[in-house]
Amino acid sequence: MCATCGCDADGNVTMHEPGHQHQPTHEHTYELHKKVVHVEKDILQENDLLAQRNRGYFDAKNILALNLVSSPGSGKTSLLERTLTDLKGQLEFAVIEGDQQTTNDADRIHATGTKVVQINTGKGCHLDAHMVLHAVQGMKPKADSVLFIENVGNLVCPAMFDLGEKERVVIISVTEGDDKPLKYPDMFHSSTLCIINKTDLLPYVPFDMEKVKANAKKINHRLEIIELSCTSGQGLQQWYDWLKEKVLAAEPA
Ligand SMILES: Nc1nc2c(ncn2[C@@H]2O[C@H](COP(=O)(O)OP(=O)(O)OP(=O)(O)O)[C@@H](O)[C@H]2O)c(=O)[nH]1
Ligand SMILES: [Mg+2]
Repeated sequence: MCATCGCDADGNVTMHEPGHQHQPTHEHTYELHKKVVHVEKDILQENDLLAQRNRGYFDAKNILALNLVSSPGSGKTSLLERTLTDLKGQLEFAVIEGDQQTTNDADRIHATGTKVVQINTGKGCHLDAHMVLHAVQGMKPKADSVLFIENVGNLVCPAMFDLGEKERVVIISVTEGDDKPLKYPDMFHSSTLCIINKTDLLPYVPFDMEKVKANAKKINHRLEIIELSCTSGQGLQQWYDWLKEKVLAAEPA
């Protein structure tokens, strides 16, 4: 079982075979399920209260907090490296990095000259609002800045945990398959922007751009979509325009 969110991987997994649905066969399974649901509800309620506290802090200091979510390796840190370098001097940035282990990503961000804090979650598969609160108290991001929060690479559990962010940005890369929005709907439903990364690899992989967009819109018709490549730089300007627009919109009148 996941150490923090109660991800149900410990003897209570519902198995589906194509064309055949298993039904739970023991009362014990139902009991176990009930307990898991109660624990999860308590954890999420507590998280939501702390997320509101974070949101209040961000609003008071006019900090634009963005929660970057994706499966491992989609290019979250690469996107940040490009953004922090290309927009240096134009916007003020701070970064919170979330990973189970290592300071690899924080080291990459530090190399761009940006203020960064690494959170290692150990066995945890997502960041939560409490972790972000502590990180923010330590790093004290400047007023009127953009705070990027790179979540743990995982398209499932981070969807449930509000961190107090203004926008959630989901990143997928063309090597992951165009069915991801349908398979992980919560993440796409709770995000406002979807970045499709690694478009430089499109000639080499079977990935249908129109299909992935249609799948994403099926889950969330308001979702904005930007195609880009952190490697070639194609499409990055659209992302920078989106970011600047959000910064302008966040400024007090
Ligand atoms: N070809 C190609 N490779 C990319 C692109 N963006 C990132 N990569 C590569 O993809 C790999 C993973 O990139 P990261 O930025 O570390 O991905 P991440 O989402 O931060 O990974 P985790 O933090 O481990 O979840 C690296 O080898 C990058 O160089 C891109 O646009 N095109
Ligand atoms: Mg990373």
